[in-house]
Amino acid sequence: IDPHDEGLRQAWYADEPVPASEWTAPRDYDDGAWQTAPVPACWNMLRPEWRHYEGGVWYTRTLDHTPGEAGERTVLHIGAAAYEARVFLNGQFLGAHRGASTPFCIELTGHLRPGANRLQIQVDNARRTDRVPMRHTDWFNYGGLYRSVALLRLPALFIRDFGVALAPGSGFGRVAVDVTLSDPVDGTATVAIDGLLPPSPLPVTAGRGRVEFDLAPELWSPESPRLYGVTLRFGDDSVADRVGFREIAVAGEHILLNGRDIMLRGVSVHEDDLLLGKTSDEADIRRRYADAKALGCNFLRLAHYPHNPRAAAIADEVGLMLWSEIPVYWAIDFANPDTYQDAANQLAELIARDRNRASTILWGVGNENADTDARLSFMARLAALARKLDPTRLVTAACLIDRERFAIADRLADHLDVIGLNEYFGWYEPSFDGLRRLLANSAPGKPVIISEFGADAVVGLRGGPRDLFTEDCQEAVYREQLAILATAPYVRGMTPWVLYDFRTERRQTAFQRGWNRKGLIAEDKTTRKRAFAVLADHYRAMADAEAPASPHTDSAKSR
Ligand code: ADA
Repeated sequence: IDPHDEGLRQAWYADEPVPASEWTAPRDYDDGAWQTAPVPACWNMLRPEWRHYEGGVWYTRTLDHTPGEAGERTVLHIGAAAYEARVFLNGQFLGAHRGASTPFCIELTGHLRPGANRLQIQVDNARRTDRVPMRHTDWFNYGGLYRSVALLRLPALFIRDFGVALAPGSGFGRVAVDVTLSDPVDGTATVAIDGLLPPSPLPVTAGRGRVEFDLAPELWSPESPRLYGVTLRFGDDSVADRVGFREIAVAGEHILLNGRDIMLRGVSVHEDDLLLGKTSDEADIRRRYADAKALGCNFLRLAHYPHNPRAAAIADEVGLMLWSEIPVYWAIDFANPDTYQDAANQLAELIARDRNRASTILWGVGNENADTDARLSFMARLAALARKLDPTRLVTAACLIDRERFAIADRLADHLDVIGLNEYFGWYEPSFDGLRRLLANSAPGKPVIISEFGADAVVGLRGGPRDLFTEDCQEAVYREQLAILATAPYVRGMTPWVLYDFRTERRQTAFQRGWNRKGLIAEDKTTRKRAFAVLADHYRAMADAEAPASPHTDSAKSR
């Protein structure tokens, strides 16, 4: 794989090394016991007898190593290993990583011998109570090396991370570029932005540098997703990316993109496929976005864990805004410091990976967690961490309603820029009265995104509007929800649950049979249910009602 491929460098974030004494070398299996499996793939999708396997699996292969120039470094980049990975080279333990959906690197320099080397990776998807997520999820527990694994050959000194964005508070007139090198050396990097900035010096002290340039790029927006080619060089190394420039902010109960008040017309989506499981490829991502665009979306919630990095890169290209999140899902062990560290690592790795993606506007730090003291301090710390690592985006979480008062009353709201709210009126709550009361009782003072509502429907099953699991019932829920939500001025967006039916062992009624059927499209990703057209009509009307885009309007005027 091309070591300069976009996005690979930012993944230089393995967890703290686990003491080697904690790991034992893999058993030497008899060669006849090995089976060939492709990477990337979820093992669950490779053989029927592996479908429900949970536990450890050993991957092994021989790496033929030809030493390069003196000082060259070799790094193993693992796109994702669900859930935990332990890496061994020639029987020696080199590193481990937790978290099913974020990338990590293990340096092999100094451990590789000329000629044949044996790489062994144990991947373990066993669910445990101290992990993020915990044992219970409403999605399938896929396992394996399900994103690309690459061997990078890098110069002795290389560019480890870089960021390119509008400088905060610059009125769209300055661009900040930062760089971090592999080692704490002094020197000068060079940065160039196609059509905007000729190769220009970026001084580096102790391995880090940051410069602001007076530049007024054409701004990125869903209507006009302008991207610029960026190249950074230092010594023998260079990296390239395509970035968009935009500002996302909150003013009162409004969300502003480039100073313009926006409504987020969205839908939630899982990374799941009938045949590939969690391994989503370019074609799958583009299909997903084509369907979202057919709905009239300008926004997606990538639930409930970091999706494939190509998802954000392609959203940059096609003009869709994103909510990206970590799997702090339902009840996890909020009082456990190791659990917090696991969540914080996943958040840091996600932010490091996607910080140059204009499409990503929101970091989600949790989903439907009951409002307890332990959860409040856990999540407030995560929100503060997201802001510290990335002051250029907004922080949100999908909260629950207060069932005693029927109001938005989650204490976490004080720590969020945008309040996400999951509510299932018309489905888990048969009546919509609670939703009307909830909206009338709440004065959040911040923008709210209705991050989930919906209803299960079996494709082709027809009946009356209250006949559960029919397309007609799902359609009726959408009609009523959309009419009610339109009455609350602070509801600045929505991501109904969910674009496609998805696999989940949790749902085993006769109507579901291992699938959550709340998709607007069936699991074949082709057959649209009746509610699809209802949401598409609604979003078309919303878009028509919006004023035409004027990217440079300042926030005071647009309010
Ligand atoms: C929760 C959860 C989702 C989804 C939904 C449902 O709200 O956040 O992951 O599964 O339940 O379908 O009930």
